[in-house]
Amino acid sequence: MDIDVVALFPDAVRAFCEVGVLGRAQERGIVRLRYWDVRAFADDARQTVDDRPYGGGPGMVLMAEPLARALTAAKEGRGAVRTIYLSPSGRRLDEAGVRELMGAGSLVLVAGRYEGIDERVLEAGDEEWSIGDYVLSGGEVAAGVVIDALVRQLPGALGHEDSAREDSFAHGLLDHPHYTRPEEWRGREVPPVLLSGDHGRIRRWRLKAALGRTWLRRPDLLAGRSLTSEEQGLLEEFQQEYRGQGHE
Ligand code: 9D3
Repeated sequence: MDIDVVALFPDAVRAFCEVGVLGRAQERGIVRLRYWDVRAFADDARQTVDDRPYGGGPGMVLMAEPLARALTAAKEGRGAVRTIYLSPSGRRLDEAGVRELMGAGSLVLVAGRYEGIDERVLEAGDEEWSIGDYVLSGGEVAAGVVIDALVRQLPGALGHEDSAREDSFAHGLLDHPHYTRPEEWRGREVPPVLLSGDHGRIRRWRLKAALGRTWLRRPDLLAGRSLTSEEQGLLEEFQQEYRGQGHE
């Protein structure tokens, strides 16, 4: 997969993408990233990329011309490109959206700054995506989030092939809790079932814990998902124990 990042601070995105899973995915050739600095496409000696909004109001707007030139450079020689503007007004990213973007052979991610970009740069078919309902200082962090969520799902990006499939949002549940050595830490024990070696019991304990956490913390996820009869039974056990412990 090819991903081009168009930004005012491309180095911030690059630094993030060089480490960990993303860094390794690039070394393995699973994803090819390129970075385009909008300021390098300014047409005046001062390298101006922002100007005041028509109609007045606070802040500045990212000018159309430097951004359009950067986009032309990013798309040159590419076939079908999906162009995504990161914007607080966009479609909110979720795991289904991540999987949808994985289908694109070539992506251009545009990270804005200031109050936004000159609307005229948007072409038919271009998309606007947000990463959630909170205000960031610019689109670079959002571009990093999109790239990270996407690349870790690409085949071969993770060492252990099953990890992406087992990721919590991949089954629509939150993750179960995790423990490692020592067996007792500051007086707190690891749940004994995890030391039992009984893989059937361990699987059921983890599924029950995942269902219980999702019920407590993210009931919206359960509402959007049907439960198998095993899951329904485990969730009911969790709810009975939870109420038995004096909650609600
Ligand atoms: C009151 C107007 N503000 C919109 C909420 C202006 C504004 C704030 C912050 C315009 C742009 C930005 C910068 N944000 C992004 O570029 C951005 C973003 C975000 O702020 N939240 C969630 N997802 C994204 S994707 C890009």
